[in-house]
Amino acid sequence: STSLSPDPHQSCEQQAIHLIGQIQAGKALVALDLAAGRFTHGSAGTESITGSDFEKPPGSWLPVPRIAALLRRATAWRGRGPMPATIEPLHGPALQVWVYLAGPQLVIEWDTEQAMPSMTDEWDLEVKECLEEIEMLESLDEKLARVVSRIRGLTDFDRAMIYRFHEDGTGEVVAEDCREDWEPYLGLRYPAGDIPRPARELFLRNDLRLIGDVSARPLEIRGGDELDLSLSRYRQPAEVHIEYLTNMGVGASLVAAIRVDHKLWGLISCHHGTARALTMRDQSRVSALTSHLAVDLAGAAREQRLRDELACARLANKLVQCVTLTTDWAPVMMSISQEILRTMRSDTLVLHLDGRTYLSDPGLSAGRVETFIGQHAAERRNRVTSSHQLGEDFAGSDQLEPYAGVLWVSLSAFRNDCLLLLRREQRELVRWAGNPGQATVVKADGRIGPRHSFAEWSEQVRGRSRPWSEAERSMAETVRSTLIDIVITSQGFRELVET
Ligand code: BLA
Repeated sequence: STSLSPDPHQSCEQQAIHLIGQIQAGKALVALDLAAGRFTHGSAGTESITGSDFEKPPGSWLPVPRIAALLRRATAWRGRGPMPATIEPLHGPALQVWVYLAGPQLVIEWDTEQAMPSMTDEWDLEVKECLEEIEMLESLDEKLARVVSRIRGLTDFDRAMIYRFHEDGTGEVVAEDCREDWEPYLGLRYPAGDIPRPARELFLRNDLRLIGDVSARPLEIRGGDELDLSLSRYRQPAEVHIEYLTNMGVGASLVAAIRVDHKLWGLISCHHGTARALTMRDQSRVSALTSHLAVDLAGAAREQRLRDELACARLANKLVQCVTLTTDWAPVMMSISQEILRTMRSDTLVLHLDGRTYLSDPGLSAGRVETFIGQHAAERRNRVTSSHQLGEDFAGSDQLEPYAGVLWVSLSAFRNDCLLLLRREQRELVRWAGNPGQATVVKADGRIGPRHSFAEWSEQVRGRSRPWSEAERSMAETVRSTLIDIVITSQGFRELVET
């Protein structure tokens, strides 16, 4: 990440948003270097704590043993994000704060406008009740819908959404609860660049981000080297994102990471029309609901994976049984093509072996399929490759019409033998939030800015099949290694018989 730069003229994929050096209005931050025993950074307004040149020792603010205890807890904290704590400064009222480590520094952040909420365990009950309710629901869609309505209820934001990433990095609003007089975003698609890679990567390390007032001027963080704000809750976001929210008519936003199997599955995203504060307690409630949802999603994904693996093992077993009975196994394999197609969720199967071609779809022409295979087989040997847009990825793809997707399972390291699974075209109407071809604008000073219009822009997607998932590709790997063993064995066997 050393190639990242905080320069706003850089493309969004390169911006070091964690080094922005600013915190949001109404918030405060101090950083202490414990080894050196001094403050290193402070946001505007914290001079009374840090002194004008950070010359005050931190012990004059918090008792040193308390600082040491915070450090110990923050080091042990496995919360993927800042740790909540209550501190009692020597002079002044108690504060509820977020604490995190940034290299050698211990960073403490707080909301200067929030009074300490009274401590009751009421919210625990409410969250618990809500978690139980979600647990009881059968379908994923119901769960997602319930989570957004509960989060909107808890936070009182004008809009709560679940935003799910597709494999190509674009994203879609898959659940929503919003004010009746607001235009719904449900079902709309957004280009990958709306949430550039650095922003997505931060959500693997930080669970929740709050932008309390989109239009407020940020506060500068003074001090030495740029402070790493990756784990910050109240860091000022990049200017381009502020413009984005402004163009959308958003005054405050709350975003929580939905992480499944160490990947960013999606986000909870909430918008409010005007500025909005949220207590630390409410932030934690949203985090709790979000991680519970993520655990549920991980469980469902695991179950699906197990089902796939089982189906695949069953298929591999069947293939072995079929083909070990005979050296002329291609026709035997074609006789179970329906089962192969069902397991691999494909529409047709092509087997090319020893220069012969077997087709499960009589509508295809063997000659044309062979031309296609001859053209591409050499560079695809000994592995599994795939495409869900044949027309774009393969020359001569018209030979395979009407199919639009292929999973190419090579069966040899030195011959053209292969198994092709084909998928039909799946026409899809994608409803974009604004024309994705005009997702960015270049400003007079050369900076890149977000689009102004999010008006729905529909695109009829052609020439594509349902994409091949990770699970399907790994299923194909298993089928490939099973078949390769069989091919080698039967070829060896045939050579034995023939010599
Ligand atoms: C950040 N963009 C984001 C974030 C979201 C979105 C959720 C994270 C915000 C946060 O950390 O609080 C996008 N929000 C959405 C989308 C929906 C939503 C799609 O609610 C759908 C309903 N953005 C652009 C362009 C650029 C860009 C063109 O549109 C760059 C040229 C950049 N977006 C951008 C940057 C960030 C961002 C740099 C990181 C902001 C930061 O954390 O500093």
